[in-house]
Amino acid sequence: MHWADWASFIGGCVALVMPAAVAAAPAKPQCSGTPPLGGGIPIPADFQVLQDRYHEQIMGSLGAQGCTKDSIAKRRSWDDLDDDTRKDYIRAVRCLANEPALTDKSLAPGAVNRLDDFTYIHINQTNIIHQSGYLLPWHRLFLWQLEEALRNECGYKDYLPYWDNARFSADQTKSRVWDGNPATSFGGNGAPRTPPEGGGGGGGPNNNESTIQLLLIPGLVIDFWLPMPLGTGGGCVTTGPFANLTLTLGPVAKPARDPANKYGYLPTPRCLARSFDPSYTGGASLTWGNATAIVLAGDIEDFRAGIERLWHRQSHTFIGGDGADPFSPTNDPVFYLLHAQIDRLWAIWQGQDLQARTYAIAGNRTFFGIPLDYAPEVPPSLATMDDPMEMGLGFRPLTREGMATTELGRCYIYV
Ligand SMILES: [Cu+2]
Repeated sequence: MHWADWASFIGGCVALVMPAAVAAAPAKPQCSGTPPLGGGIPIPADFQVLQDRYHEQIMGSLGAQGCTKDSIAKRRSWDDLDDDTRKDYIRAVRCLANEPALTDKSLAPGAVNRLDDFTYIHINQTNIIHQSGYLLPWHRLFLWQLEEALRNECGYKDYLPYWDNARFSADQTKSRVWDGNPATSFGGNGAPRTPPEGGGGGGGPNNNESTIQLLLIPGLVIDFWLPMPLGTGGGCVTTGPFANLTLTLGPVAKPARDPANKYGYLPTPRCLARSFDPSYTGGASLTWGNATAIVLAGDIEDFRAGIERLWHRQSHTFIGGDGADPFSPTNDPVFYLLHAQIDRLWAIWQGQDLQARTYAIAGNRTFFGIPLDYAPEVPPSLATMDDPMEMGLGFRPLTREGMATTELGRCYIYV
């Protein structure tokens, strides 16, 4: 098949090889420079070239292991889904929130529902799967497990969507992710925070005047304080389908040590809180320019550095609140769309040269290579393809099993 045929199969763009007059015609599929149907900033030509090459490489590689052009799933932007699919996704997430947890109660007494199973293992693995070589493959399999649960346990018909944040870098709240629609969005910002009683930060190096809070990362042999913007909200989300969601696991990263509940495994019932921090998105970081720069990285070390420096943290801190706790961000259902965008950027990077890049890995075995306080003698050396990853509920794949999107049961492409 010619690559232009693949483009039309995927719903991609062929405008780059068409005369301008044709490219300007009513656009479906959407093309570089043409305003997207769902609004936002059009995909720029340089990113489109990268995405087209990814599509071409993936579609040209299919056939093995039962993943074919007929069976490959399309993961789409939330802003490009139709309302019925958006409603069905939200319904399925709420369905998982109403199913009982499968995690052993002795491991996490606070795990109540099926979403908590995901939060438990994310908390448990946080110091291993972030700022490490496992970041990308671990989260790839994690997203896939959630997608499978939505489809197989709750009847969701489509596939995992992504938060198209570069498209809305001028104002993220213009995205259908955040527009507050009670049935088709994830709700909006949290209510304004209530000032802390007594004004104390509980012993951590914080003060009341700051717009940044420092949070302690537990589990490392050193005290690692993570700066976190306080943002523009901080209270409960009051709009959208998750306004009444009750969280019980976490929070974990806190302004002070919490020896009684170090990892937030004990039940702490509360609302879902957010604190939007637009300063990270007002043209500053989650832009097409940065997305393009990240994907143009020449090797996996630079790619992961770009994701960490320009994208991952900023995506979380834009949301703030529970979605910005490095251990339990999964408490905010939008987490999975946020990480699908990161998985998409990785897939596009891999798709520039599938043969050389699919199994490329770089990084330590722990958070910044810092030893863990429960195993300080274990050297946090470099991650390899043959390391087991702990995914929860008995799933322990090797790193190499989390690298491809069209093998070992995975069969999807980002469009
Ligand atoms: Cu994570």
